[in-house]
Amino acid sequence: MNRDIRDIEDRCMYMAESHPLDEYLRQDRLPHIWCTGCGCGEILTAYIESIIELKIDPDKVAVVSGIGCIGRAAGYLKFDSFHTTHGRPIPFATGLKVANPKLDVTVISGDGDLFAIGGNHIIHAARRNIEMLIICSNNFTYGMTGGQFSPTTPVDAFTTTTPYGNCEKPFNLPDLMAAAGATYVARWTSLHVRRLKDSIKEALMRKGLRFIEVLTPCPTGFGKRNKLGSAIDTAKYYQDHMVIKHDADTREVGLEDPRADFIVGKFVDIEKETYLEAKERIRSREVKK
Ligand SMILES: Cc1ncc(C[n+]2csc(CCOP(=O)(O)OP(=O)(O)O)c2C)c(N)n1
Ligand code: SF4
Repeated sequence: MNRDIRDIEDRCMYMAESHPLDEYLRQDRLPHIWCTGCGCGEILTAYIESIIELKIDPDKVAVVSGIGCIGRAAGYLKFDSFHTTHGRPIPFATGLKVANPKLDVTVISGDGDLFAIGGNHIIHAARRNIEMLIICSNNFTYGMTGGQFSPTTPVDAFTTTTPYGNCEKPFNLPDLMAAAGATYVARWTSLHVRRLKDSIKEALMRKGLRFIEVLTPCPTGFGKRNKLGSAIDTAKYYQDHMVIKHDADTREVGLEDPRADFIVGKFVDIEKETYLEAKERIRSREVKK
């Protein structure tokens, strides 16, 4: 074999063997399925680094995903992780937390999984203030199944199921979650990895139902059909058009146009009785009777 090729192969092997996050990934599941330029990897990295920096015991971490490209996150993570059925990560995560309150439960899933088929579960989890962090990769589409429209697809956008443009108004996810009762609500993008990581770390330290929306490019399923250019163009769009506005009124953070300025930041950070605390309060009242 050509010596140069051998050297390159050796170096690649060395780099592959020494990736700093190796011990947090299930090597037998790699290489991952994500397309070049997809934002799913940034979300995964920000989450792992948050766990490392907060020195959270990996044995106390549980990650749950539904089905979708981002749903693969649970399968790649070497924590107690569960790749559940489409739309059902929230009930699964609820069961884990209620059965073992010591677990740090995080759901990582997509806009379709969480707000279309799983929409009912997420609003009731927020209403109950179940102790979990939900990280939603919002790429405005069903990436895994080829780019159908989702509840976050902007009006007029083209998808395989809206070939003439979408006529439905999308959900404003931070507003929906705040109205349903979430105690921490933030939005970042997959480009802003440090801000995203800081937000995940902050949310991991809070109680109650915490929700972080991460705007993520899907160049393959959404970008191409809407002439948004390459993933680099989307990153540049994020860079040029995001407006950081902490404590913004969530009614004003809707994403109507994928080419306009958009608001990111932390919008809600409050404390209120969680589901398990409420259960304990009722239980102790019963015991006293
Ligand atoms: C019950 C059921 N219905 C439909 C599907 C097909 N399906 C798989 S993933 C998916 C949508 C995923 O979209 P999203 O959650 O936004 O994740 P993304 O792939 O964009 O990351 C659908 C409809 C399925 N797997 N199971
Ligand atoms: S189809 Fe879209 S969401 Fe799925 S891996 Fe590719 S870029 Fe990412």
